[in-house]
Amino acid sequence: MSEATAKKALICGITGQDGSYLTELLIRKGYQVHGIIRRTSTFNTERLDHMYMDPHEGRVPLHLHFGDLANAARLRHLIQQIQPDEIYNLGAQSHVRVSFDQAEYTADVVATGALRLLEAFRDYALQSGKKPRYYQAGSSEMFGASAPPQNEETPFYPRSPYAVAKLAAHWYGVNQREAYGLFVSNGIMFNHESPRRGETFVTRKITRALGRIKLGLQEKLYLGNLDARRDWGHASDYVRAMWMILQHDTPGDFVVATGSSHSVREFLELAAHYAGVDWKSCVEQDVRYLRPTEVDSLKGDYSKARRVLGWEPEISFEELVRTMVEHDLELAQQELTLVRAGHHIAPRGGRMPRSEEHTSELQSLAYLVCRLLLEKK
Ligand code: NAP
Ligand code: F7E
Repeated sequence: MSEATAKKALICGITGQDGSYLTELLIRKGYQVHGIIRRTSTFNTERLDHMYMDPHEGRVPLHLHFGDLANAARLRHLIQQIQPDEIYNLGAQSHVRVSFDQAEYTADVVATGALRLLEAFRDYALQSGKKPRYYQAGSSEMFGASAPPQNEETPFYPRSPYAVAKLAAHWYGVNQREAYGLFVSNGIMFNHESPRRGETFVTRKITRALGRIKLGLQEKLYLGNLDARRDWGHASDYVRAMWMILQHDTPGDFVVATGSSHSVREFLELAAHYAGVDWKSCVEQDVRYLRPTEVDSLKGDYSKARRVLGWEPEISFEELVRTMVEHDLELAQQELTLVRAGHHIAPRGGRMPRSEEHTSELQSLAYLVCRLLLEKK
């Protein structure tokens, strides 16, 4: 497909877990992908680096632009300049626990940020005469305290500032669809994980810690509520659903889930089994990781997505856990190599001076690798 005829997608939140899998999918499908990235003092494109090509080298499928959901003028400019066929809004302060500490900021990025992007989308759609499509990343957290199984008819009952903000973004989307007849769709996604998952979400926190404990790099893992139940799928299946939602004839709202749920304890048990670690001897509870209001049980009924889109999850819970554990054992092995070469690794296991929710193990590893390479030069 030539550059001129390729479909153009604009992804906000491209540096995140889902953004990276969606970019891979769209490039495979021949799209020209544009991503909005935030200016940061350290690199934040780690999940995209394997796809990035220097624009000086000719035609490239991936283009990155600085922007922020807090900056309406920039969002509007980018949309007008790129003229995308599809917009995916995956940008968010996506950590539920952190949203209790930073409620106002979360509302600004997640709710008002979505409105900023939607208003720019609306004006572009109405003025350009094109028929662009818009995807909003909604969350099962919006169901919150409503009993499982949850589907599109289940009442929303958000239990965190994050969930309240996602609900506002959801309704902004519905309202634009109804008010202006625009193609705006909401995915109501249940938890989805992968080896690229942020390291402060419980699944990745567990698999990272087990890998390090197995190799003697860490002694303890501190967790909060082990009884919470989640419907965990694999992110690569879920970005496929996002794309299918935008290819459908008509816009709408879709629950995307696996239909089965597990407790945090069950995830931990299975991950420890794959890692070959006796979790009872190294896991302790730390009340710092409990939430002021918890979402106890989520299990999605995705029959609408199956019936209308033909979407099915392909990766099982067991495969998800196994691949995450294998990946993080390998990462721990790389860390061990560095430690044996005499490099200092910051202590782990929840005893950090900063909150666990802000710690990025992978980032520190990346710094160490860079330092080692520089020293070898
Ligand atoms: P993630 O890894 O936390 O990625 C979030 C992305 O949003 C990152 O690219 C981040 O950029 C970007 N972002 C944060 N603040 C921004 C701002 N002010 N302006 C522009 N971009 C900003 O999240 P994810 O797991 O990929 O999830 C993708 C989306 O789906 C999020 O909206 C999330 O809330 C939602 N969701 C996720 C799940 C799940 O289980 N993963 C389930 C339901 C819904 P930096 O890299 O610079 O931080
Ligand atoms: O927590 C419990 C915690 O932070 C899952 C985001 O992607 O999915 C995610 O939100 C459960 C909760 O994800 C720890 O209390 C126990 O019950 O991995 P999580 P989340 O809150 O479900 C939804 C769908 C999104 O939309 C969000 O963006 O695990 N839990 N101990 C813990 N959680 C964390 N983070 N850390 C612990 O130590």
